[in-house]
Amino acid sequence: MRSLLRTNQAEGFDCPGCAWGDSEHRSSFEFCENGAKAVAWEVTGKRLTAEFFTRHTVAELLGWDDFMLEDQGRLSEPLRYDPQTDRYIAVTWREAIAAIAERLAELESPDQALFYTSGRASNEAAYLYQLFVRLFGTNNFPDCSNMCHEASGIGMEASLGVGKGTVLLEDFEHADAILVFGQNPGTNHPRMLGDLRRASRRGARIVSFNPLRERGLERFADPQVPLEMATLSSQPISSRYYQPRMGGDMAAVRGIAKALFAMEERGDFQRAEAFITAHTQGIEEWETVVRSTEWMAIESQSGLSRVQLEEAATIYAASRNVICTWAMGITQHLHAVGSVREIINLLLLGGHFGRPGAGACPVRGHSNVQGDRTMGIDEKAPGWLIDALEERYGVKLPRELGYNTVESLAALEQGKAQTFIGLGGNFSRATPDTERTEAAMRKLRLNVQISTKLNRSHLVVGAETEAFILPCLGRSEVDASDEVERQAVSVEDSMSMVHASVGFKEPASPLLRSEPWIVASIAEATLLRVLPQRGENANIDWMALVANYDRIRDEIAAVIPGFDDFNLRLAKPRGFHLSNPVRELRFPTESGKACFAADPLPEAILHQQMAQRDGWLTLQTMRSHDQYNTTVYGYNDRYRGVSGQRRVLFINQIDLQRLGLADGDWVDLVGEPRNDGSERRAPSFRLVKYDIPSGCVGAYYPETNVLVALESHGADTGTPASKAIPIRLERSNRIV
Ligand SMILES: Nc1nc2c(c(=O)[nH]1)N[C@H]1C(S)=C(S)[C@@H](COP(=O)(O)OP(=O)(O)OC[C@H]3O[C@@H](n4cnc5c(=O)[nH]c(N)nc54)[C@H](O)[C@@H]3O)O[C@H]1N2
Ligand SMILES: Nc1nc2c(c(=O)[nH]1)N[C@H]1C(S)=C(S)[C@@H](COP(=O)(O)OP(=O)(O)OC[C@H]3O[C@@H](n4cnc5c(=O)[nH]c(N)nc54)[C@H](O)[C@@H]3O)O[C@H]1N2
Ligand SMILES: [Mo]
Repeated sequence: MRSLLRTNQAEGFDCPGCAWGDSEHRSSFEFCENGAKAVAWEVTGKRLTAEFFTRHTVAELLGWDDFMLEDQGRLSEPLRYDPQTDRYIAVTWREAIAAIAERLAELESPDQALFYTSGRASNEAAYLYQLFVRLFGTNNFPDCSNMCHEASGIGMEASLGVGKGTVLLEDFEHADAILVFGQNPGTNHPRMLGDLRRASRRGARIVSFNPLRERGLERFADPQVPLEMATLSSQPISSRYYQPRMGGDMAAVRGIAKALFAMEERGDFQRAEAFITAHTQGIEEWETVVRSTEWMAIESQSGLSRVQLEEAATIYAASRNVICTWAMGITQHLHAVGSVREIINLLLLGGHFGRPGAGACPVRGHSNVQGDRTMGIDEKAPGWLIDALEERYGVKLPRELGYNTVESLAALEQGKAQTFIGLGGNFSRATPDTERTEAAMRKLRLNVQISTKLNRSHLVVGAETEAFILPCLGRSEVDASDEVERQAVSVEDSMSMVHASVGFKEPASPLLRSEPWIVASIAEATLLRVLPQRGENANIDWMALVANYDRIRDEIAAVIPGFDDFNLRLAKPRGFHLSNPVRELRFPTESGKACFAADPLPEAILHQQMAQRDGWLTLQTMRSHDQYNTTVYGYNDRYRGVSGQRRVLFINQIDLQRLGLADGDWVDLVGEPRNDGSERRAPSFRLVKYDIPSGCVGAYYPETNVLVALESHGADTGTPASKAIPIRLERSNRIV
């Protein structure tokens, strides 16, 4: 309870749950049920030491599920894998760091190493990490963002010149319509429901696009009132709830636009003429494409009727201020950039930028995933960043593209990379094609995981792998140094608000170190070996930087735009907003204008292709109410009425009948075979009849990642198509 009261408070620590913002004029503390789970998970009293491995070999632990592994509690001492006994054993920090530095320095090329980041890392840890890795000599920064909101960044950057959301939390108080695409805030961003609730109370229209009937979106529960959450004794939230087929959103938005152009001819809608003329380009081409897209194609791809889309258009036309929000239902598709850009097109048509209550809001996942990108965790190193770093540190840095997440897996498979460092996360579980991924990870010569809990990425080791588990402090814990009693780190939320996070709990073990300290130690030891060989010296006192994070923030202020007077501004209770030029109607594209995208709809999307193949369905992989990505808190999914199990498949009644199956039957999910002919199969799932369009089914990740082909990712994003997986069902028995 004490921890919860300190979550997301001015003086507290940032909730390790989601990246939704915190507003000033709310009750002095705000937490939600799932934020509470995230905090409780971190502050558990259970501890895992080397003693645990005297009782269990790694081979045995590979048979445990994700819940059981993390349920062993907080990692509390550095560990090294011993291949002789197949166990992890205790190692000192000094030995671990020295060995890691040695291995890194031995590589023929720095590009043989992969540096993964999960979006929980603080700005300070992330800045040091990208600086170290670039000085080491590579841009290999695979990260969770590659599997998450990549399409939002790429699409918005192309359309608006800025790859970040344009709204602040306050804007939700002024919106007349909020269009929510492909997200399940009741589970994944519960505090967003509070803002939607306030908006809906004042009469704003909330329009949801989601193939699944998500009760948390449909009905409205206040995350602060546990009884309301538990009973769903609440008011309706969505004025309209449309259920497109998976991948159908681009077509749906195009349908709305088509209806708007028709309304305009009848005098029922007016485009934002002055805004469009002054600030945009390309509307003619887009209008032509929209007008020439047939309703048949729109209805078939979207799975929504013309009448429904005209109705949505009427709501849009009647609203002075419109916000569009979206998450994984949009981005984890092959044509995700097209969908993001079509949403932006729709907003541009009504001029929904540069004024209160309107704009684009990609709702980020991990609590600092946006900040990590801002700090330079980016395999596509932007030129200005490299320039600024080179100038500051006086060392030539690599400019070539590094590997993103799926390219990293391919590089491992092909033996081009053989060293992995993970700053948080659970790489082997979060990534696609589990069996292939694990085989590739077993080829690693060095596998270093900076973690708080035991997970499967620690266990996937091969005969030649030297593996280390480096246990770190969590957000809730006091981060003390010789100079500073309680160090603060900083994070950036979905609304580009940067604020401080200060832990207060006694660390789970005296042997834990902070992420910045671990990164700095590896950096110091490695660069000491590598830079002199190249006749270079970056003149960085890594240990001084981590003795007082103010010094890291001074570096950030000197290099990253928008962070002037960082330390001063961070001291403000709610932090500060990183300005977004789009809010001031400045569009830093090549032409200086916002660009309408005039892409045609994809020729065919997966659910259309599957409809042609007897017995095949389109699967989306998603989160239950009791998990945080690969972390499984429990086996219930309350809002969807599932309890005691995770191996379930949500399926429509029509599909059940067509396939001769019934609610409660057990099936295997079988995917496309791999190129070598081997099978992708996820065994033993229980069918749950659900309100989801026919041809579309849903199941939880990470259990279903075995079905996602490594090659099945957006061409421009590299994001695995986790919401568009071809599968068929085979009857089976319950085996798990
Ligand atoms: N408690 C909790 N909070 C979390 C997380 C967590 O695991 N647990 N994860 C965090 C992270 S990293 C992220 S990225 C976010 C994820 O937040 P979400 O994006 O809400 O996560 P998913 O569970 O993947 O849900 C996707 C939603 O999109 C819908 N959907 C699927 N396909 C389509 C489609 O084609 N079109 C449309 N319109 N909808 C579709 C699904 O039915 C589902 O409601 O949450 C963050 N917050
Ligand atoms: N099929 C399918 N695959 C997906 C998705 C999907 O929807 N479907 N979603 C994708 C998305 S959106 C994302 S963001 C990725 C998530 O990918 P990741 O970010 O890699 O995975 P997480 O499950 O969030 O990582 C959990 C681990 O992080 C460690 N950890 C927790 N807190 C801390 C901390 O404070 N510091 C450190 N150093 N470690 C910590 C713990 O050891 C824990 O085991 O998965 C992606 N994969
Ligand atoms: Mo995510």
